[in-house]
Amino acid sequence: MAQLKNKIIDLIGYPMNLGANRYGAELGPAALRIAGIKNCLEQCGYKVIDKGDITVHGKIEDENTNPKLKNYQNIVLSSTNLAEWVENSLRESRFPLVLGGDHSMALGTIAGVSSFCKKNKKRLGVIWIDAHADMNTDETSPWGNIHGMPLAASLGYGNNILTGIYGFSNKIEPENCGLIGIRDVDDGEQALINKLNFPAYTMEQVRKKGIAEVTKEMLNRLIKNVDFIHVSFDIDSIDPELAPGVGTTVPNGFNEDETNILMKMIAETGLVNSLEITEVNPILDIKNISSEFAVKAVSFLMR
Ligand SMILES: [Mn+2]
Repeated sequence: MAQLKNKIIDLIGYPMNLGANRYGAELGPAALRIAGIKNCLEQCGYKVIDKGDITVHGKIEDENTNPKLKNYQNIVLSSTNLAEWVENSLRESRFPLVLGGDHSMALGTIAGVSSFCKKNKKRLGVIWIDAHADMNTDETSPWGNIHGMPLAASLGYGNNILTGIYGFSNKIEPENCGLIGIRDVDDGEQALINKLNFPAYTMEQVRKKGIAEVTKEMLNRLIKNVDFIHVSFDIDSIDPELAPGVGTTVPNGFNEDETNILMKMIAETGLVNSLEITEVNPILDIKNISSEFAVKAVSFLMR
């Protein structure tokens, strides 16, 4: 992304596990740092400032007052902090790269990005790379874990405890999004995808048409509508052979070539202005290979 090379990247760690409601994802920022994320970005030609980690409120053992929205109080508090950090970074003309953390982090990242875009009259697009749709609500979720809800909530669907984070809703428009890599979608999520005519591209489509064709279709639609793209990159989109260290592995994910093509094509839009890496769980990993692959994928996007 040559046009970004004069930009400073803010690395923001977000050691969040409350959305997954299990331990491990809170170690994601450390694992990504150990895998050399900063050095990789510097090799790509950027100046990088590691802002450290945001303090996450509460812990898994805290009482769950709502089993359909587990740990929501602390997730809302922490997401609001994250939104402020991300918005500040953008206001200073920097590129926020958030190291997660489970995918509930997107509630905060996208709130910050969306707030910045609204104030600066930019049309926000979101590319969501994931094995899952993250389109559950408190009513459809089988487990009540909030990391399965951030895309729906950012679109304004679900409980207003989540949709209203950072004081406004909705954060994004369905036609300005692209969801790619999905291969494990709950019924309630599929119903919402259908209802919104949401641009969702399955792994089955990727295998049938090829990654380049599917990505082209997604991006052609997107670049007509937006002038700022946020990428929400869930490492469980990658094949478990390459990235076993994630909360919920699903077979038949992106291989290295597909990841390279996908990331390069997204970069070529010249519109990527923020990124989050999510769901790395080093406890479930083998010698940190998942974080190392995540760093490699970031190099495909950022070089
Ligand atoms: Mn996800």
